[in-house]
Amino acid sequence: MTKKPRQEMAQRRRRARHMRSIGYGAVVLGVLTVAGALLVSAFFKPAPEPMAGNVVDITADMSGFDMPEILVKAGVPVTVRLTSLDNAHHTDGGGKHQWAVDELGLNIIAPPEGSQYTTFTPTTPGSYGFYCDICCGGRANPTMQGTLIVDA
Ligand SMILES: [Cu+2]
Repeated sequence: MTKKPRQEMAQRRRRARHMRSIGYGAVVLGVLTVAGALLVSAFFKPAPEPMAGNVVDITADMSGFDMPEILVKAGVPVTVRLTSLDNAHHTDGGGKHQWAVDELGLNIIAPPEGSQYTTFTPTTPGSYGFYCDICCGGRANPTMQGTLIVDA
């Protein structure tokens, strides 16, 4: 008489344990999937499309521009394309970066994990500062600056 309910109880407990382990498994799987997706997006940066013409590709992320100097020739049209490697989850600037040269009236802003470009013909040889004023303390940050050199 007392044996049957006890067996039933044990069975019910086993079933509950089984359901719980399935629940944990689903949670672990979900966490691993999200972590994997974040890792993939962190290591595989999108490359900008190939572009015709005289193109200078420069990238920026939270650690700065990937080139401190850009060399161009006076009188020769050039396209400067800025690619932001940061995603929209960055609290500092939302993943956007800027490439601006005040003296030449150039100012482009690359969207998170995207590119923006400007085409211009430098006329006056000299050194011009470029900067990003969106993130990381803005243009005061030495990694968010560089020099555009216009050669004669
Ligand atoms: Cu920036």
